[in-house]
Amino acid sequence: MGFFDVFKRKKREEKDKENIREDDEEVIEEKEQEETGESEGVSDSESDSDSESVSESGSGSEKEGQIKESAGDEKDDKSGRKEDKEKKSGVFGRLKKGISKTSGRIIGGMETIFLGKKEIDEELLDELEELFVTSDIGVSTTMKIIDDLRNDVSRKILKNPQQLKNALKQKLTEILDIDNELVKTDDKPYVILVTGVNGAGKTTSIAKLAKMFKENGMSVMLAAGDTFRAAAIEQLEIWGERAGVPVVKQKAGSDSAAVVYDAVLSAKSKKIDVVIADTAGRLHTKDNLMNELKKISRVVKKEMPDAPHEVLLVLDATSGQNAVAQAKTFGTEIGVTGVILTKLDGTAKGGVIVGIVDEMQLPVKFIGFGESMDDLKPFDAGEFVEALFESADETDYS
Ligand SMILES: Nc1nc2c(ncn2[C@@H]2O[C@H](COP(=O)(O)OP(=O)(O)OP(=O)(O)O)[C@@H](O)[C@H]2O)c(=O)[nH]1
Ligand SMILES: [Mg+2]
Repeated sequence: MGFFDVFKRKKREEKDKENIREDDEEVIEEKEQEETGESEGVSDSESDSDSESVSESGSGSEKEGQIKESAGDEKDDKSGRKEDKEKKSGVFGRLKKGISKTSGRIIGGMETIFLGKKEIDEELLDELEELFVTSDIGVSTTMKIIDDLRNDVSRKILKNPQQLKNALKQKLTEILDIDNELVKTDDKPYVILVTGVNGAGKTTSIAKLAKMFKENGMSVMLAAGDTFRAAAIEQLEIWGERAGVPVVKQKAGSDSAAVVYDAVLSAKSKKIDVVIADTAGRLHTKDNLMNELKKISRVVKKEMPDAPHEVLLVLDATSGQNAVAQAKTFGTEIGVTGVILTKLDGTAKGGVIVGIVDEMQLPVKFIGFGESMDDLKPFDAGEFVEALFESADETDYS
């Protein structure tokens, strides 16, 4: 089974787990309601402790292994099922918690805007527009969405606030739902170059990716391509140890293209599946940085013409519109293939994801929503929008 089959299977399994989780939740909630007359209020605190306990890589992957094993025969054992359900709800729970600030901003704001409104008027649309801009969706994307909605309102397609909300959900999903599969190849190793300004979350995301691939049965090697700072090399080594993957390095100040090239050669001879290369976020000038990144690609191509297969740009969601500017710079200069959007847990500006995809047509491939190794997942537009709107659905202002 090839790299992509395994990766796709993982994505499918996640979806299946999600469905099982929802089914289980319904069953268990019904049961709890019968028993206690109550329903809500458990999952959040539990996913909290779940997320806190994962920092040791060994125990983390063991746990995941247990989840996979128990997924098949969970029907037989009710207590096992419940425990399993709680673990499975961990990722989605953290995602929801992670983007709750964004969600709180957009949805909380929507609640206020919609409060007491029985119909859609111009004031409501204006306020919605302002809310989107302040959530960092970006002016042009906001205009596009609001103009479309305004049109549908005047054509009486949208008749009340609830319909407006549904239409909005659909529009956001349409914008975000561009092809974000990993670039396909039969090459081995699969080479991923991770780029982005300093502090964006490159090194942390690399560790998270390494763990994700490893858990899917793939071997991973890291390349310490950020040779600008000695600390960067050490940091990658620490993460490599935690994730249990080898790190190819040279001393600080050496040629980063050479380090990545060495890693590719070594991975080839050792039949490693994936090479993930860290790169500098800052050099003396921006031009230096772009030239270095271009050189890495050029040098790697000497060994593998189609590599790097992915050039992922790490963007910090908390930097709002700056993230869009960085996407433009890196996107035009070095041919970025996708984005990893980090720190969605720390911002009310998660709307930036919509602006990046819409303005740049750059797919978001992964999202990061915390500092632990498990806080990264492939981006799924539908799921993301659902999570954004979840609290509004629960509140239900119809
Ligand atoms: N809350 C949160 N913090 C994150 C996330 N991703 C990374 N961080 C934190 O952001 C800080 C910077 O992350 P790094 O991975 O070192 O960033 P970098 O891009 O490698 O930075 P340089 O090596 O300086 O270029 C660290 O403190 C990380 O723990 C995330 O998704 N959520
Ligand atoms: Mg780094």
